[in-house]
Amino acid sequence: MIFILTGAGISQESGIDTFRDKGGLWRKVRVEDVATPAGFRRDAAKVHRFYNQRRKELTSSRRVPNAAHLALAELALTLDRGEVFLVTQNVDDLHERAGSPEVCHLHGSLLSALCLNCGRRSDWKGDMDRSSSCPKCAQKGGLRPDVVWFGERPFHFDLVYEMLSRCSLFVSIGTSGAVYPAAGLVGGAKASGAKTLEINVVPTGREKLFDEGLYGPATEMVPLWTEKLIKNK
Ligand code: BV8
Repeated sequence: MIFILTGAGISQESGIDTFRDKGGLWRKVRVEDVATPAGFRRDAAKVHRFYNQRRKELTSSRRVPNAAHLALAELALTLDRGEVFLVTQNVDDLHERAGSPEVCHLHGSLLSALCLNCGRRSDWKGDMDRSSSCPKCAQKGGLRPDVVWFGERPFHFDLVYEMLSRCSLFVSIGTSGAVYPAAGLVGGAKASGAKTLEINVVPTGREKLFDEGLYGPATEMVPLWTEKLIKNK
């Protein structure tokens, strides 16, 4: 099985900001203010503004899946079911819109709301603030973005570790490897004997962890890689 981990770089050519590149999100706002539970307790309105802006951009007609998203979807649909396990750190829905059958969102989803009153999740495409009411329990004031902030436990981690122990190839696409525990997955794959491949616009300085590297824009490199796999299927 092929374990694929994607990061913000795969969505960059769809017009979605990355975090740590020039012009990235963490250059514009302080992580502590908008991506931590303490920041949300301190100033929920500021956090809602940050995620409302990103939700508005994601749902605008100009943000669509690119050739890299589409290539991964085609790979999963062409190989036998279960041969591709796709994990993304991204909170956008571009993998789903590209047609990937199963997407594991390690850090949650921008288009989902979590109600702190009833604990249930709902699809959420518009703005959210303290006056928004939960579609499930109708209570107001308890909604937050359904994403994983720093200091919070990533989602689906048991499944991710289970699949990691079973993969024969681990592919990291468009991620700087700056955030744990996602950044530690390649080490886990290596320890389980998997081959490891990094696809990125530039090397991320983790050459010791990757057996191979494909460097260039994701929209060029990912289709190159998947076409070869599909041809040798
Ligand atoms: C946790 C919110 C405990 C959603 C984000 C050691 C072990 C464990 C934890 C820690 C540790 N050390 C420190 C920690 C704590 C912390 C952490 O990692 N801090 C870092 C800063 C040191 N981790 C946590 O708090 C995590 N939780 O540890 O809980 C635990 C753990 C396990 C089990 C139980 C309990 C929670 C981390 C999640 C934080 N949430 N975002 C949102 O608002 O989006 S993080 C944020 O960074 C995003 O989620 C993003 O996914 C993540 C990683 O960023 P990248 O996707 O890599 O993006 P980046 O901009 O960095 O890089 C872009 C890359 O793309 C670059 O390489 C670039 O070259 C490339 N690129 C650009 N353009 C292209 C391209 N490539 C190809 N083509 C292109 N065109």
